[in-house]
Amino acid sequence: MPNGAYALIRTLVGAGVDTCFTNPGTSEIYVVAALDSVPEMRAVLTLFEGVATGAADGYARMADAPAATLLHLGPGLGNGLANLHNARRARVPVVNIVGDHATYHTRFDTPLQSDIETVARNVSTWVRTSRTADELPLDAVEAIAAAMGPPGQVATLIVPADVSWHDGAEPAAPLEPAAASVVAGETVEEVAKALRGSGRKGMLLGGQALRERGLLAAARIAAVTGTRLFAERNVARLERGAGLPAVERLAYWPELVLKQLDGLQHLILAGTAAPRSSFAYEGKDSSLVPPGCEAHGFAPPIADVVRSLEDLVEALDAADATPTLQSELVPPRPSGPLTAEKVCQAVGATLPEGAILSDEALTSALALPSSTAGSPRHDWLTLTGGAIGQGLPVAVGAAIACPHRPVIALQADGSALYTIQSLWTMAREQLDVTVVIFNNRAYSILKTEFERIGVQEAGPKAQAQVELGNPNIDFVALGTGLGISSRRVDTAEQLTGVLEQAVADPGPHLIETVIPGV
Ligand SMILES: Cc1ncc(C[n+]2csc(CCOP(=O)(O)OP(=O)(O)O)c2C)c(N)n1
Repeated sequence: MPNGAYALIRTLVGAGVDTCFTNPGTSEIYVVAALDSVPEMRAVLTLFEGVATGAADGYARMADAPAATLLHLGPGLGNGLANLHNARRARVPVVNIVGDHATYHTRFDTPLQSDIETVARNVSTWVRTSRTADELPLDAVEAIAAAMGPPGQVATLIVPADVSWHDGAEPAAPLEPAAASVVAGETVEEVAKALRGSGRKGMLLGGQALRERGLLAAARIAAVTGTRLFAERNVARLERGAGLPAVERLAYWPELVLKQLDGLQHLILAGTAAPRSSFAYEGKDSSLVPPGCEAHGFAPPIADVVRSLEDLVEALDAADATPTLQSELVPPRPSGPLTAEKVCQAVGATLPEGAILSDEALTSALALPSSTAGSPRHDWLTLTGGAIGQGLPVAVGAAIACPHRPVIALQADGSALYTIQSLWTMAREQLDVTVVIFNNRAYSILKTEFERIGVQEAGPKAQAQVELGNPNIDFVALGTGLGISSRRVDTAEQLTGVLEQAVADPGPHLIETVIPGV
């Protein structure tokens, strides 16, 4: 009879979970040892748990299926928490396998002993500690089913070491996936009525609505009702570019969102919640539904939002409407000294068909949407939960999920350094990722926050918390040290050339741009 560890991996693979991002220790060693007995499982070592969990997020965004992580007890899981938080916000499926001490060992309260379930609960809707080897595969299929949702979620299965080493386990068959609910006919009718009526209308799209099918349905609705289409701020994955309907993503700053939505009388929510400010600002409203605008909860994230939009298309007799599609519009090649805007233009000017953009460029990405709107079709993955350090790991996962598509990671310097070890995994797995570092040598966004709270000139101690110079960080040295071909460019002409070379010679590559901050 196979041991628990083998049966666990077989069960994962049998349910389609065939990629595991790992950072193991002694309590997971039986699982590691069993990997070679299951050739279908791809195991990818990461050098920090935040890379493993962010990679699982990026993988799920592109594969529409969960990857597993293999993490070491409470501290390992804790190290991965920020990117599990982002994955939870992205509503993607992730299955964490977290090793624990053997069941009889815990009473000794040894150094790595901690309450793993409590650590897991913050980000996981499903948490279980397996009790026996024969129950482990059944727990695993339940974990996968929970992760699949809908919507996708984080499930954490804790595996005591003796559960993994005991014999007597049989792989379990996958469970039937749960079906998503469909929006009730009355709700479709009510929203159709609001959309047929007078007054300015908008539709805020999220989740699956931001994929081609959902976008086309929304664009047909827009064509017959004059509704403006917006994408939620925290986009897990937006399909965009020439040939697809264009949607305007909500801005970060609350006052800009209110401007975008200004004058709307109806805002239809499809696959997302009503817009709200990420942070509270003194004297400002947290809700970003403009005054005088009614928000209509049409399809919650748990619903089959695409099918519901298609029902709405039917209700509006819009099936034959011609959706407005984005025309091809590649920005001119920038020239001269680099700025964040020029880097975005260079990306737009050289973006290859089918690229995946992992965007954690923060303040440097202001010009990105306009620079890439009419570029060849691509996917745009953004920071979903606000916990920085997501962009590089997400790029790792996306590249593994889609080995034939180029991944371009647009990466702010400060955020890069939370999970810089991602570069090593890119090198080791020879992933086709081109990392573009926007090195403004600061936590620029926090400088903007100073201005917003009325600080004219921050004191030296305050400044020191948001400046990243002294010493300047050398990303070429970091990239080289972690095994990636890396170079710094000084001009926009150089950058476009290097980007084209990177596309022609599948990566990994790192390009450092040193740019002024905002
Ligand atoms: C896990 C986590 N830690 C800290 C923060 C607070 N924070 C938000 S933005 C930021 C700095 C971002 O700097 P950088 O990535 O260089 O981008 P820039 O603002 O310069 O564009 C920090 C520290 C956060 N959002 N998440």
